Amino acid sequence: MKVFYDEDSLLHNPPYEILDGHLVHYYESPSRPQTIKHELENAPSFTILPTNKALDVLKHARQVHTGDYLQYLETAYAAWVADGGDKTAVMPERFHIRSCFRAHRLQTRGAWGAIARAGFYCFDLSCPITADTHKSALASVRTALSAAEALSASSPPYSPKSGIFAHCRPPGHHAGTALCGGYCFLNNASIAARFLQDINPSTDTGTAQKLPIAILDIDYHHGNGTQEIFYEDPSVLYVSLHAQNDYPYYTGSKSETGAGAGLSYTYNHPLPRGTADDGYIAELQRALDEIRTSAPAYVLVSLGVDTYIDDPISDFKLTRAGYTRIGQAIAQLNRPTLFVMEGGYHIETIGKNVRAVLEGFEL
Ligand code: Q9C
Ligand code: ZN
Repeated sequence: MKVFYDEDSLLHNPPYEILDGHLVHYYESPSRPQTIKHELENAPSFTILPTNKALDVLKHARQVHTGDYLQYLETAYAAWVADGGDKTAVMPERFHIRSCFRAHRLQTRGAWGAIARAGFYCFDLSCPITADTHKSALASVRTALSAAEALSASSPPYSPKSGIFAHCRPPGHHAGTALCGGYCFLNNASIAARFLQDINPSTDTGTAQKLPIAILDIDYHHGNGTQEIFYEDPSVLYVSLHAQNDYPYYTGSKSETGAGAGLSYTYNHPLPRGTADDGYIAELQRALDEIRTSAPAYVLVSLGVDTYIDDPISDFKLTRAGYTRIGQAIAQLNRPTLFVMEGGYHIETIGKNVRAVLEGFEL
């Protein structure tokens, strides 16, 4: 299997985050991609390829994120330091909770300083922006786009099973249209989905219809960003399995099923804490049935292995054997499939677990 990876992904390295009220070392650390790369390099069935530097990453990112958010990510660190902020990283002090304001008063935004913007474009305390964060975030998108480009070149829409791995870092599924959070800055999988639609316009009705894409999110956490981005869009089905009553807390219930034209193009499968292989795979089969019914041209998998039994910030009990079965189950969709890396924080096993999913898919 082809694996796309960009060394700039390693640059983003904040020293800390605030987790459960404690100042702790940053769980989403560069050792994650280093370990995954090392594991796949030493496995004969994987080929690690560099990303395509000719891609216009920002152009594709603008299909998902707002121009002002992209501008913010590019300038946030320098503006923060210029305003006297700690040189370590941008860290919000308060958040712009939209429901707190009778009007959004966006007309005042031009006057906001760096600390005000930090709280406007972020929703938690896991996304410090360092001098290198923007570069890594763009590299992560470039990784997803390079993999999507390669998949599209070898596998036309609706063609049978084939898989590619976008070894993205930082992850993306918590990032919304104009919000970072949950270690995520740019929504790599969503940008790749739009890219696949843009380079494969569907012409089956004569008009420029968008190609149907399905995103299966198997990270432990609900992908609130991906859900938000496509909530009213029937061309991208979003299906997520995740822990109930855990981070990001406010989204991911069964009753969230999309809105407007996108109604019934979002499916959430919240699972109890402690879920193990058999319970997980039974629910995965229901999720896969939803995807099958929608007949997507491409499948994107937001792949988190923070569902692992030893993950330090999560509470599922999946095993290595479970990951192989998950890969096998996804393969049954028999579609070109782009695996996009999301979470997973048990450094000792993260590479082996990712490998198990991808090798399960190839069986
Ligand atoms: N007490 C991803 O896996 N902190 N993001 C959680 C739980 C943030 C996870 C706090 C976790 C973000 C991509
Ligand atoms: Zn996660």
